[in-house]
Amino acid sequence: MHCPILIAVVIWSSCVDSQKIRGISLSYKRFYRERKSFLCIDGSKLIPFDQVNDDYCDCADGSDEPGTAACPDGRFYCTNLGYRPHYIPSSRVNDAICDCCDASDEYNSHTACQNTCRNLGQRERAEVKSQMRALDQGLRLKQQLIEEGVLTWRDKQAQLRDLQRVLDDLQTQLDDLRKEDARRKKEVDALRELEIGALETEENSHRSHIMNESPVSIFYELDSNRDGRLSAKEVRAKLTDIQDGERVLSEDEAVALLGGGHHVDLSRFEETLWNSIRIGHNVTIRGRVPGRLVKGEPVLKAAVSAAEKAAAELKKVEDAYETVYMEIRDLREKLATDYGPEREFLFLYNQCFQLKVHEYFYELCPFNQVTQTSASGAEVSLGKWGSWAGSPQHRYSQMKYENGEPCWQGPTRNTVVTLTCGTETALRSVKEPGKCQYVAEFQTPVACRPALRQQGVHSEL
Ligand code: MAN
Repeated sequence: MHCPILIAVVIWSSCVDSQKIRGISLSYKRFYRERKSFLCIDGSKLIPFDQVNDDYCDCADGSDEPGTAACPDGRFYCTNLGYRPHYIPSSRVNDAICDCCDASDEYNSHTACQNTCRNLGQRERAEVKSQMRALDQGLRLKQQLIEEGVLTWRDKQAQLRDLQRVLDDLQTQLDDLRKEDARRKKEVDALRELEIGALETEENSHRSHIMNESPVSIFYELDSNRDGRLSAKEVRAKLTDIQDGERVLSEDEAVALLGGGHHVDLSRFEETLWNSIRIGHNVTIRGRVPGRLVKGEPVLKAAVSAAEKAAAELKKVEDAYETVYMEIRDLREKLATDYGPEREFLFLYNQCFQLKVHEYFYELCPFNQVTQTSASGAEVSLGKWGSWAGSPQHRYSQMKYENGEPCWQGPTRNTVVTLTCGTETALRSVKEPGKCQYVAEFQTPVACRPALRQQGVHSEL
């Protein structure tokens, strides 16, 4: 009959007893249930229970004195009801300084500590609430930036395709211009071969006569029936082989001179037969003596100038090709960068962020470089974009910029940028914890993660 009551009383009293033990957390209460003896938590020693918290250190792990300053490595648990519980080194117990917000560490000192836990708790809860709001806003902004990133990505892809088309077009132009350039050069070389200096001969006067005539007048001279076309027959009637002034050209020879056809109009004539007559390699007009080119003849000057024009045009297109080629290479390189799983960091492409810290002016251009400019205006590279460098779980939480300007008698400058969640995108701090080794904090909504809500955003926001 009395048995259940007795058990309840024993349980209740053991609870009351362990609650009296100062400086322990709820989870440690099981070690301090009042019995005759107390086993140090590390199991090293058994002592009478009344030696717990007797201000004398018996256990090597300090577990017999959780509520006094007796053990050198002991720790005191502040319950801090209404705020966050935490441990303090037990040396701070009764040291006349209020460490626990619930004043529990100063239970035996003359310092009157106020219980500030409620206020601190309220303040912290308000802060966490505002941080949660900022996190929510950050996550919304992040979503917008991801969507903008998708559009930017498409734009860049389209730009790349356009540039590729321009490059292909330039390649075609280059092929034609290279041929034209070679043809003009060959023409100049052929004319130069005919040059004999200023030596005047009977032949030269004839030859230079033809050279200086326009292709139009020669065309009409040969076009006997005046039908605006030159036929192989007309060619055979008027032209003769240079080696044998009397020999009539064969039909095939005439057709070959006309570029393979039986008729040519004026413009085709200029591209075919006119060149042969003008240079006088194989044929000349019957009755006229083939001659040599006199140095400085207008025809050579004209050929040289045409060759120069062709070379200049070729150079212009070659330069344009190189520029577009480089643009494509740069764009490809940029598009190959890792902008995060949803390309959420793409919006940082081509942006730079500045911050002045003491005498230095810092600039972070994400995915490009970090620089430091001193008051004198001297700019120093603190590293070029290297890689993402966060922990395996949060790879995108840190960036590494490497191989900056070498430090005097030291390593090359490097910067590690830590990304933190915020509603704005800004460079928040730059420090130099080791010589020429820099750390920066860069805040941006894209560093916000929904998981921060569960973790408590305290340290991240
Ligand atoms: C400059 C700056 C500093 C750096 C020293 C090292 O003054 O880049 O940040 O510590 O050089 O000599």
